[in-house]
Amino acid sequence: MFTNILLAASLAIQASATIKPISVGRDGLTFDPSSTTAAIGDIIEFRFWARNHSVVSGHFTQACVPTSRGGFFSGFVPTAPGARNDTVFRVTINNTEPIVFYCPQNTGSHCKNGMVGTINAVTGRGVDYYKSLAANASMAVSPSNVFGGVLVLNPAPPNSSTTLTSTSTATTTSTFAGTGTTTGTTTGSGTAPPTTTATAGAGAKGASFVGVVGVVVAALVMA
Ligand SMILES: [Cu+2]
Repeated sequence: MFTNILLAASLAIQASATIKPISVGRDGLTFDPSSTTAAIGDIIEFRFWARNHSVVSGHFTQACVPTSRGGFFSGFVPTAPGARNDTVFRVTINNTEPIVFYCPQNTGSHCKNGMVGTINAVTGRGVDYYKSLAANASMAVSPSNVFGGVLVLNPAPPNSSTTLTSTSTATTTSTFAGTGTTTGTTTGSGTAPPTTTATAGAGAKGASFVGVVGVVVAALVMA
């Protein structure tokens, strides 16, 4: 018997991400919260307040200098006095390594004055530790281009964490061809006629045909 079974599966995959907001410069030279935790897949959303701040990921051992491994830089986001900018900077967390970040604005020495923060920091290497290093830094360094995140519009976000949900659909089609006997349970729908295999065997006297074992093979079976 030649069997040709076509299987089609349509999967709807739903993914969600938690947005964790961090205010940049809302209350002076601060990030709020200055220390937070995030899981893989979470999105840190930096929301910029007045003056001209930015955020860049740094080294735990050398303050106010960009990290040389991965990281992110938002670029400067100038914002009117008393206002919050509609543009936010989103960074997706893709591992749980400790992250330290700072504002590299040198007018007013923001990093040196403690405008720093951490994500998933370990004990002893937190915001206070980094602030003490930053207090001795001379100039803060900015990368030249935005990287490691996206600047997007989010004009009126709620103040707490929110969840973003997206749905994607994947369709998989597989074709199997071969010979042999198919056993088991096949689920499907369609109008193909069932194929029945009859087994004739020994049995009660006079009976020429004893048992019928019917195997309905599939939605699409070609014998
Ligand atoms: Cu700043």
